[in-house]
Amino acid sequence: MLIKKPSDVLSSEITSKSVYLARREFLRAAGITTAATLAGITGAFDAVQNVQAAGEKLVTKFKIVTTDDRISPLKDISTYNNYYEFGSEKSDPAKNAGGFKIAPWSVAVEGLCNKPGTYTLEDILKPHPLEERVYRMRCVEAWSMVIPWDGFPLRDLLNRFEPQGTAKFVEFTTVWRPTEMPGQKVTFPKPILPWPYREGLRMDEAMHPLTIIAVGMWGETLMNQNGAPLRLVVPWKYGFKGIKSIVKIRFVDKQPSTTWVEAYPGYYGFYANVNPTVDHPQWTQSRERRLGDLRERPTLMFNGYGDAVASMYDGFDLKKNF
Ligand SMILES: Nc1nc2c(c(=O)[nH]1)N[C@H]1C(S)=C(S)[C@@H](COP(=O)(O)O)O[C@H]1N2
Ligand SMILES: [Mo]
Repeated sequence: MLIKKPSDVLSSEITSKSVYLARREFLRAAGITTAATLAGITGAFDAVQNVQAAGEKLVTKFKIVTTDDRISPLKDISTYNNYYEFGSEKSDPAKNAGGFKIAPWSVAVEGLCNKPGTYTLEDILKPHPLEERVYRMRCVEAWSMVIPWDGFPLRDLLNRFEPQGTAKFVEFTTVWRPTEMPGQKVTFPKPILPWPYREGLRMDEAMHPLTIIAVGMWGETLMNQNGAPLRLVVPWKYGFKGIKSIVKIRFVDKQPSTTWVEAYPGYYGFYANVNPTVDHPQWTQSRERRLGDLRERPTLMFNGYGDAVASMYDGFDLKKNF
């Protein structure tokens, strides 16, 4: 069984939950050394020492755990990032995203739907009860992580805009704001990526219950480096599909052009399903290392979510459509 109900509490989940609670304790203690309370949870302790607690607390209605694997340290998932608008080094987003303004925020909804318009973040959040979802994620560059995201199914949001039958794909766009995003100011010898960052999903992928809009992680609103105020999370695909800081959602009838495919066709495909049998030209995709636990492990087809998603690709050549 892939998706576990909140009542099916795993032992690994108990561990992560207590780590999480201990972190809260620690935040409350605000700098007071409580080594005894924190014994055995050094990972979390390190994490809080090094990461600012900028987020607002989030209340989640229920919890879905999709992996028994241990949650990655918060320090790693908030300081080892890809967010090229803030620079191309893994450490750049945490360093450079501090001044990025995420309020006010709105999302333009366009294209083949009955309710296009501009929706504020508050509009978007209001009717959606948040869930905590523990997902295994995989970046294209052979590293993975396990993250407790807070969010809601993308399909609940898309359905509100009443997509039309002719809508076959959804295109997402990140904000263009070079004054706050130093990576977007780079022009020599050429821009880091063709901006603004764009991604897309086929309609059935977008409507799949595993696909979520995340607005937080670890029970707090997202840090800027992780894509505040809202980003996509698609756990069976490579990390670059998880577009951050979304400002536009567009329903279209044809497969949209996307940033990485435009920049490096042949290296990155539109589908980007995690697939250990299709390598990136510069590295193997058959093995990976987990942030915070650097042992090599085999990469799983669809990142381990095949039971839930493989049927969407029946009769589809996953080597050609990589
Ligand atoms: N707007 C935007 N979204 C982005 C990226 C980016 O550079 N810009 N990088 C992608 C890549 S390559 C990865 S692996 C994930 C990393 O997400 P994380 O930093 O939260 O782990 O974000 C994706 N979303
Ligand atoms: Mo990535």
